[in-house]
Parts: sequence; structure tokens; C-alpha cells
Amino acid sequence: MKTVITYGTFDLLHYGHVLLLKRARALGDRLIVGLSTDEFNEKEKGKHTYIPYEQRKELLCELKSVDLVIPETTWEQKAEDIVKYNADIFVMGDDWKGKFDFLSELGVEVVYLPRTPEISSSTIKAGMGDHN
Ligand code: C2G
Repeated sequence: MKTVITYGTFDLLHYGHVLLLKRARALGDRLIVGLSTDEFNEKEKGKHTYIPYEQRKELLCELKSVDLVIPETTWEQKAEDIVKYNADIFVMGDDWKGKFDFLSELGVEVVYLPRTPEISSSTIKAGMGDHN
């Protein structure tokens, strides 16, 4: 059983998120998603989330690529999660390239996947602004 783990906000879930999750899941047999809580987003990422945590979690749980969703409440929890869930592969989009290489010391394979261009939660929010 090869376990893949990834982290993110996944606000206003869109095609870029789904493609990331699909590719991450394809690297193993199960995918765990560390989903940023609303508080973590506000305090640590300075990001306002439009969709509250519980609804973002529910959406992710509906995706066949996702096997388990856990809360992301700190930047530092990744190492303990990797050990706790015996993760074999850590995946992030390549906007994070290099930022999590240190995790390979835990024996996990660190993989950065190309982001899907032209779509992001911020462009969707901006678009929504145009139509108000
Ligand atoms: N992503 C992507 N293509 C996009 C947008 C996002 O591949 N067009 C990827 C990101 O690279 C990330 C994942 O989808 O791997 C989730 O993106 P965000 O919700 O923006 O996550 P982020 O704010 O980068 O939080 O501790 C890590 C953080 O929680 C990551």
C-alpha cells in the first residue's frame, strides 16, 4: 500500500486542484489530503477562504482521488503526518518547488507536479467580482 500525501486550501475547488489530486493519487494506492483550516489560512497564509473548512472537506471527500482528509493547522505538522500515516510520497504543485525537500530526510519521496496554468482561486474570485 503506497500512501501519497499532499496539503492545500482547495478553496473554490477548481480544475487545477482536481488535476493535482488526480495526478497525486495516481502515484500510489491512497491519497491523504491535509486541508488547511480556516484559521490556518487566515493566520498563517493571510488568505481569506470563501468556502468554510467543513464544506471544502466535503467536496474533497466526494472526489474518487481522495481517500482521507485531515486538518492542516500548522506548517510543521507535515513531518509527523508523514510518520503517522506512513506516507511514501509527498506531493505539491511546483509553485512550492524546493520548499519541502527537507522532508525527504524522513524517507519520503518529495514530488512537485506542474501547476495547471490559467486557473486559480484568485482568478475565479476576480471573475466573480466582474459580474456583481
Ligand atoms: N494547484 C495546481 N494548479 C492550480 C492551482 C493550484 O496544481 N492552477 C495546486 C497547488 O500547487 C497545490 C494544490 O493545488 O499543490 C492546492 O493549491 P492551494 O489550495 O492554493 O494550496 P496552497 O495555498 O498552495 O497551500 O502546507 C502547504 C499549503 O497548505 C499549500
